[in-house]
Amino acid sequence: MTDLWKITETIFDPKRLPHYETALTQGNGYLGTRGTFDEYYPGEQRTTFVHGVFDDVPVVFTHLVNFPDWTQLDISLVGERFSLAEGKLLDYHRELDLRSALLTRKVRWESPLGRVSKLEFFRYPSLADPHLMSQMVLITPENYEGEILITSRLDAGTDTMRYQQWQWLEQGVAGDTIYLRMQTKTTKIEAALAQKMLVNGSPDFKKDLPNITKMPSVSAAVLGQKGEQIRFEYFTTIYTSRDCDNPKDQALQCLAGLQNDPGEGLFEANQQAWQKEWERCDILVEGDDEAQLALRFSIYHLLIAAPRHDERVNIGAKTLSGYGYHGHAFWDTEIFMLPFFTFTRPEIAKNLLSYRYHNLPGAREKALEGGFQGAQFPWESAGDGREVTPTWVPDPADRKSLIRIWTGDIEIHISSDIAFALVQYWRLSGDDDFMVQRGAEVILDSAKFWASRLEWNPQTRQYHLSDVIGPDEYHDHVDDNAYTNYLTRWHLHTAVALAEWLKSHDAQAASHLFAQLSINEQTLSNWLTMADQVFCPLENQEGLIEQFAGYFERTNGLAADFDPRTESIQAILGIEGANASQILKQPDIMMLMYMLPELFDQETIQANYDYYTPRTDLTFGSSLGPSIQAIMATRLGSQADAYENFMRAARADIEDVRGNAGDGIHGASAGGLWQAAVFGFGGLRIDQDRWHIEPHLPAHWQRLRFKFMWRGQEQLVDIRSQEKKS
Ligand code: IFM
Repeated sequence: MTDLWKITETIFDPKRLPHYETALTQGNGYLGTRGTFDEYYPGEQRTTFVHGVFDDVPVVFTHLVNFPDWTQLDISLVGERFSLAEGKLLDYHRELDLRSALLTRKVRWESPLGRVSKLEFFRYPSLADPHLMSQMVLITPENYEGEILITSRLDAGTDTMRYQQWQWLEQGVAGDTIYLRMQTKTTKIEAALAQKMLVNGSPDFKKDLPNITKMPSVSAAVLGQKGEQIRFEYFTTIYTSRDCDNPKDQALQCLAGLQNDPGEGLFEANQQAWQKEWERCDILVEGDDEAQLALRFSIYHLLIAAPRHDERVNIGAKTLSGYGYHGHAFWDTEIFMLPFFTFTRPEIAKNLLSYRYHNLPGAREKALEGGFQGAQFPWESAGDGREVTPTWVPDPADRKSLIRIWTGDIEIHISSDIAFALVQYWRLSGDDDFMVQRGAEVILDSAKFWASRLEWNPQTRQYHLSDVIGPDEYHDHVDDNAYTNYLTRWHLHTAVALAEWLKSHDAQAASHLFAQLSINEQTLSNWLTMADQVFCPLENQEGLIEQFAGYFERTNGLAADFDPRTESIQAILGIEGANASQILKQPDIMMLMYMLPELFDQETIQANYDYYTPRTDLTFGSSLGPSIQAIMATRLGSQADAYENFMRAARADIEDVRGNAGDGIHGASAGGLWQAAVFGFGGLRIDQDRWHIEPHLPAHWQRLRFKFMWRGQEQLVDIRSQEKKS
């Protein structure tokens, strides 16, 4: 029977190494470590990322820095090096327990000279103390005796992408603990790691602490006896100058404070911290094991990427689990991942929204550079909130040529997406203080951007937005993308209503903020007039809203015309070909109708769903598509479509359906899956000042249970299917 809390690998297939490294990533909201083996394996991407630690790199501006590794061990069994690339693998079982982030691997291995050993590996980064990581190896010689030598190290040279972002500062040995100090080359963030080893629970064993340059190490040699298990344990700490003034002292102090044989106590603390998270965030599904496991897998990956103690970091599109998108954050956070936090862990949502507040200077800089006013949020952002979308990237089809990336220049809807997420957080939490102190400034200053960005056309007597990219990125340089225009109108209306609320709620704060942003009554009245004059395309005779000006004249065609296929429509048609066609990378009009449902009647939503769905590349387009499509399908009663798209999102990383899971978890797909379960099948809706549900469970689901926070109070929704009740 499948354990619905575990991701399990029972056959080792080297081709799936990158996929499992991502899927088995461990983390605690401070750092993320990919699920590489404890010992070296060729082709691995051994990586630990720490939130907020970026450094400059060529072409893509900035990248999360690969930390010195805390997991790698060299194991020598009577002179033979343990490696799955050699010898014979007799038994293999690896699993990640989502309940506690514990990664376990149990192996029976026969060396090339015929020595058989049982090796069991356990490791986790602690959720109870996010700076502490724990690792344990149990080794049992089965048919031999002799020296077992095990070496671990803090390797300043761990550098999967060869970016060389670190400058080595210092290393050494303090008592029985090794340490290393480094600094990022351009951002000058200092990091310190310390590590201590125990054998069979004790620090007193035959050890060597070789102080190899840039690689302080600790080795233990033990005489292995046939059938006797030896326990090696490692405790590692990481601190950076983003956390404290003296990372080295902190890292050493934390280890010095550990009690004798601390393993069990530390694991219990970690388990308890995880239990609290799952009590608030779990979704229970009965009647569908695959969906159940996929939901927990997605929630786990959101929770390990969630900054609990830091409001100056965001979650990258690939979380902290891989190199895709360099650790940069997109609208994926606010529109796809954030609802999960807003509804279950509002404290974390607040941290993430505060990141945008703290990064207003970068957004103001971007607006100014474009000749606009106010704050324009970057399409991609990293450490300091400035625009970091690469302008050119190598063409995956021909690495020698470059492709121009336009999203950083013209995918501008993100400013409204952020405002939307702030309002959603406010409605759910009722956190007026946050809105007064931080949210209002973000929403009003980005409204100021829109007012300066809108283009008045004296012929149509309306405001337009030309040369943009909407959510559907197969079509760039388009005019009047409906999603962008409608959201801009919503943003301006919302900003005026918010300003009025602020005046009555806290007149002093309002006048202070208005003065700071140079806003007055006339500004608000202008915004209202402008909002009412933003061109927002209406339904044509067939009830369709045109995705952008001229979309209907593009070459007609359906995604299914290209089936069967194993790649995206853009890969098949090329950038120009996809742009010339009507096929979408991801929902665009549907995205609009998802976000602002109150503007459209059911008939219009149905007509647009029927038209745009077959034109959307849901299988190999953007991973952001299927979950939204699933929600819209549930709202229209198309249960089969809803379930098909839900499962597309569910399988994205567990099964690696796009073949790129090795680059990191698709964070937006994980967040979208939670939304599809709760807002789609659960039918949770918020109307003004109350919440209600209109469930549409898939026929085979017997039960769906979830919790969420409403104005500081936990709410429980427990839906059982009719059959189960009778
Ligand atoms: O933000 C997304 C975008 O919508 C589609 N391309 C990938 C980006 C990062 O996930």
